[in-house]
Amino acid sequence: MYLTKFALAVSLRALLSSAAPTAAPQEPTSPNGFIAVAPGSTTYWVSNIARNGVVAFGDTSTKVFLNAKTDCRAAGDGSTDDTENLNACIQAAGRCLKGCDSTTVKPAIIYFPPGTYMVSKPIVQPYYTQFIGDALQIPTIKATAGFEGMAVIDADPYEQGVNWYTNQNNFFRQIRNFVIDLTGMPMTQGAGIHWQVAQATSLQNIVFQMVKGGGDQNRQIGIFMDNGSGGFMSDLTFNGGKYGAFFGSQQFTTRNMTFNDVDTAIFMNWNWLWTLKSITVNNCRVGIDMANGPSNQTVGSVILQDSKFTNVQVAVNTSFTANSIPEGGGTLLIDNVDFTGAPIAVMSAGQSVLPGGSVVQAWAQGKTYSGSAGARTQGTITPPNKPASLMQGNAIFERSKPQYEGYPSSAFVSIKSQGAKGDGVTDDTAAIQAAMDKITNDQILYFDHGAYIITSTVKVPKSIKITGEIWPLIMASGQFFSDASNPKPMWQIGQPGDTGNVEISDLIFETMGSVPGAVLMEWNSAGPAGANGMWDSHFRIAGSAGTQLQSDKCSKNPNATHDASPACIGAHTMFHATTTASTLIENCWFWLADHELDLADHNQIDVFNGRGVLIESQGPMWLYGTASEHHVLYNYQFSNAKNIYMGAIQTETPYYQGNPAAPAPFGNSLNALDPKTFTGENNPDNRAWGLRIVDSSDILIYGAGLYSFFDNYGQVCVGEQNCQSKMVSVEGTVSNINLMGLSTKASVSMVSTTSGYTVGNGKSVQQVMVPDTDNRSNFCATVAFWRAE
Ligand SMILES: *[C@@H]1O[C@H](CO)[C@@H](O)[C@H](O)[C@H]1NC(C)=O
Ligand SMILES: *[C@@H]1O[C@H](CO)[C@@H](O)[C@H](O)[C@H]1NC(C)=O
Ligand SMILES: *[C@@H]1O[C@H](CO)[C@@H](O)[C@H](O)[C@H]1NC(C)=O
Ligand SMILES: *[C@@H]1O[C@H](CO)[C@@H](O)[C@H](O)[C@H]1NC(C)=O
Ligand SMILES: *[C@@H]1O[C@H](CO)[C@@H](O)[C@H](O)[C@H]1NC(C)=O
Ligand SMILES: CC(=O)N[C@H]1CO[C@H](CO)[C@@H](O)[C@@H]1O
Repeated sequence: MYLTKFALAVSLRALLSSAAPTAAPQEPTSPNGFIAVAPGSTTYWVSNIARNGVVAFGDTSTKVFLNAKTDCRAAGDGSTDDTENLNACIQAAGRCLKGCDSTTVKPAIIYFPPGTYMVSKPIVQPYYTQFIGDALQIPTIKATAGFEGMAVIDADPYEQGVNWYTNQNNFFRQIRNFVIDLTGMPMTQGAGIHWQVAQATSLQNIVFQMVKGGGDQNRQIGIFMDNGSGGFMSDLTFNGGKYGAFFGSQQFTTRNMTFNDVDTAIFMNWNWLWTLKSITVNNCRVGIDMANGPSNQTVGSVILQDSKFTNVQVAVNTSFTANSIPEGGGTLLIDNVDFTGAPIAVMSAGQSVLPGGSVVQAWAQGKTYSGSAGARTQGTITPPNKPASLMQGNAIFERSKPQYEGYPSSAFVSIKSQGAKGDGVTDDTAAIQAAMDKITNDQILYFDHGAYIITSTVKVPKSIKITGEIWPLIMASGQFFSDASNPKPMWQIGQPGDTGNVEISDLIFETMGSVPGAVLMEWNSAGPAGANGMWDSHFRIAGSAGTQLQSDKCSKNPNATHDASPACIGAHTMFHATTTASTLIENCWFWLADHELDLADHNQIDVFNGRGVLIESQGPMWLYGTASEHHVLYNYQFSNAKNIYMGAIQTETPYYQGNPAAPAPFGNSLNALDPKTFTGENNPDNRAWGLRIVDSSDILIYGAGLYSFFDNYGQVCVGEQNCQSKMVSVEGTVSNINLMGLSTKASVSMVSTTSGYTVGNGKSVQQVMVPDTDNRSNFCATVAFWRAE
């Protein structure tokens, strides 16, 4: 029995995984060597490709890929309780569990083959873990009638009220391709996913099945999110239940979600800012309830864009009125929303303030600014001019991460099969370049988990598909990248002017040691909307195993006035979109680590990275759910750019600033595009910009949370709202700049300009200041929009 099944499994694997000819398919093993079901029972490539991934900077025997049936012995048969087998297997081998807080060296993908997995307690998802269901035959995880616990999948368990992971630091997770079914439970209880997470996390392609109807008796919830610092999710369907999604987080981007027959599609418990795009609500009593805490609102702001309500009594419930507090709280921006199927579009403190029955192009409540003139608004506003190149019909274009479910596993080419070692030691530059040059358009280059050292520019062809096994590390290293005055790209995507089709997903770009002359990615190429994109790929410098920029060497040092340590400099720039680039970037985190993830102290660190995201693109470019944090000069900068959409961006300025003050340590290597705003040795204004917009036009930012939390690691300034003086800089000649749903933290001025700017109509505007004190919200200062026309 055992032998027969085992042999079948191996032969199917061998048959289906011809992608990697030099790498023999690994024999499937499990803790008990027991094989329940042949892994080849679906043709989805995730199930069938050879697995060659190895952790480079940790225990090399760590299994980075586990099959829920063959490795974890889950039956998935719709009757056996799979809880114990799944949890034991997922949590085995020293994974990052309670008390671990974080690690990057215990990653795992848990792949769920087709089937129905019955569970009676939560399946806990450890840190740095992806749950991937079969994308061709979506598996169901179904709660038993007697299910007990927080949610069917729990990303941050509570024990005696204490979380396993710090909610704001609960990074690096995915769940995709599942049906989560609560219909076997009593309607009085049950939740699908407890998703208390932060950056570099995603939910994609999940259906939540809940009991329909039942009025107040029905307490079922699809997603329960109590707090965190997210994040991104898309392509979700919620059927039935009390709340499709119960949301609370600092900031979030949520896209393409459908709610059918729910009482309240989204209950917004609290936030600083939230972007809801492409939301479809059918047959629900309430669409979005953001009215929580009517006497002192807990919701900062919501953007509702490109959405539709059908047979909904109240589309949006809010508590914002002429006198509501906090001043900036309850900010709402509505942009291209079809309310024809809702009698009331916006209800405010029990009154209808916007009737339904039509499509609303643009409507706002909150503080609105044109230049320096602010007003408290609740009503129709002039819609921003949206460049046609950004649009698909009436909506801003979007495209979800490709999962290549239509490709056979033979289409996947393992980078290790092409001679790359990924061992964190070998220089893999030449092997990777050769593999990229050779691969054909109907193949996908697969980066097996590992760490790939790059010592000179890799020229990524203008048409290529690349994906990775739980975020393999692509690391810039060495002399080639050492000159801060002569930066060189690590991965150069196409050449200037190229038209093609580049898709990148599930990779991490890093450095090994200091590479002050490295631009981690330079994007040059363009193509039709959606032809070029990067999804769930992150840029992470320092603070983790293998980076040589860890807390043992670069620990924080707030007590003495000091310069930057030359050994603790990161790179020049994380991401640069050049003038010819046109691409879509979704759920990418451009993070200079503020703290240590692997060494036991988890201490804060002083590492210096020049620039975050530089955009010179003439568009179109779309950035959904991106964050850029802790860079010395700026987090995001537009220079001579146009036709760009960003759906919720998030930034933090460095925690050590101004010890030393910007632009240190880059004062001698500034280039023509860098800020000219750093003047004088002891100028307290010498701080990083959250966002800098220079000589640019047609910029649509829908949701921005730009934070300053520290002054040389001190936090007195957080309460005083003055950790730095300025956060957003607008300079030069600009037109049609739209900062919708802008929140800043502890910056005295929310939007400013040092030298004045000129708008498209030739009018020159001096010294715009949007004061924090005029726009206090629940934590940040918030405005519905700031515009330069
Ligand atoms: C997160 O939310 C839970 C549940 O509401 C609450 O008990 C906890 O104190 C919150 N944690 C933080 C850090 O806000
Ligand atoms: C939206 O999500 C659904 C699944 O819920 C998917 O079928 C559809 O393709 C998605 N739309 C876009 C534009 O990605
Ligand atoms: C809107 O929110 C208020 C305040 O929480 C609540 O009392 C009211 O019932 C809500 N309206 C609807 C239609 O649910
Ligand atoms: C409103 O709530 C916040 C906590 O979120 C609190 O700090 C503040 O004092 C409250 N304001 C009033 C007027 O109650
Ligand atoms: C800085 O000073 C504080 C308070 O005196 C002390 O607790 C801390 O250990 C010092 N930190 C360093 C890095 O020396
Ligand atoms: C709390 C606070 O400072 N509120 C101010 C908000 O802005 C208005 C002007 O629009 C001031 O009148 C409030 O005092």
